[in-house]
Amino acid sequence: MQNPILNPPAKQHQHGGYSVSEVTLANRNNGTLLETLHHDVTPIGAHYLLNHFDVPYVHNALDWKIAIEGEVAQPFSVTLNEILKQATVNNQTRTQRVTLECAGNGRANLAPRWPSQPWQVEAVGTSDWFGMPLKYLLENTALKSNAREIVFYGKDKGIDGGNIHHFARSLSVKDAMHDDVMLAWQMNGQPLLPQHGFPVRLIVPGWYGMASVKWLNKIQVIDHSFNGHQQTGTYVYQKDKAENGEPVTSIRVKSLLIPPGIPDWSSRKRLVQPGVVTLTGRAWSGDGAGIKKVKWCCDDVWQTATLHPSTDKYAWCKWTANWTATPGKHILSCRATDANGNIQPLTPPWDIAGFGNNAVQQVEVWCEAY
Ligand SMILES: Nc1nc2c(c(=O)[nH]1)N[C@H]1C(S)=C(S)[C@@H](COP(=O)(O)O)O[C@H]1N2
Ligand SMILES: [Mo]
Repeated sequence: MQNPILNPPAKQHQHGGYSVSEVTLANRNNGTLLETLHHDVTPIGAHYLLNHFDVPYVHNALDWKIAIEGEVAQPFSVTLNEILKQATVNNQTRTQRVTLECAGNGRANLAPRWPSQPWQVEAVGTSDWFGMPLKYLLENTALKSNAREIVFYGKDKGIDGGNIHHFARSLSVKDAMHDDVMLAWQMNGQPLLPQHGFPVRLIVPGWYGMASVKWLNKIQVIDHSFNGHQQTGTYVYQKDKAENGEPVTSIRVKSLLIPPGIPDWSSRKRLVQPGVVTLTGRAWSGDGAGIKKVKWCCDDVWQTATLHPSTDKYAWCKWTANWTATPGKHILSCRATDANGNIQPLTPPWDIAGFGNNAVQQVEVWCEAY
């Protein structure tokens, strides 16, 4: 008999209820709680999580080594302890507030949907990441003139589509040298939690989350384009399987609102008192593009929301609006436009694996005095 893990059946698009494997993934990879969108910085335990494989057990962070190899004059390896010391002595440490979003966020709202982590809207969060610019490490590494891409490897290893690999992603040398790409070892003022990449990870601000490699232990400089599974076998926008597709990179403009009122425990449907309700939400986009405008909507009537300034270049901003709730059923939405004029679509853009779904969220509420 063929090993079914190394020779898996082809995946099929799904309609209707979730499969056992989707529920298993959802139990491991929690989303944020939408009510925590009140916070400028997501409380650590409420940050969404996306781990493809198992969380590596790391006994001693200070012994953690990052190997730097490939098209470099002199391959070497450096301990995290050494990186910390050098960064501090040379004044290279830095904090950036960055909104991360999973590229698959919104996947479950496509019909049919791809069987994978079934995010609805909740795979987003903002943290204060502390570490140092990756550039500082790369500038102290003599790259050979044929260096083209830099591959970042995580310690985690597993199987996808029959392919055994460590989680690994590449950036062009130019993108890797960007001032704002960082090696981060703290999140909101404390060491990274094991599930968020302890002891050190990459943060690529403005890109979807897959680029921010956790448990980083190898940096490989290569003279060609990387075709590892997580680079070309997935994270590619494709309208159909025959299409070559475009790599998934920057975050698309998006916004969310905190569902108002009180929830029903099992359906999560909302009950709202009649009267003035302050709606609050967040809006963000990729590549450091600010948010220009947020509109909000009740039952097809669009109005302009109040936009509050973002607290950092790559951090989401808050929006608020006063809604006068009247008895009955209502659908609430919000829609952001970024500084480049990109606006959220009203319906999900089609992608076979459900990447980059930035369609407007719809929140159903019932308004009644109780
Ligand atoms: N090594 C490694 N890095 C990884 C992943 C992973 O599975 N392994 N998941 C990526 C994906 S798809 C996302 S969205 C982010 C999630 O980061 P978080 O779990 O800290 O929110 O990490 C990225 N980095
Ligand atoms: Mo992701």
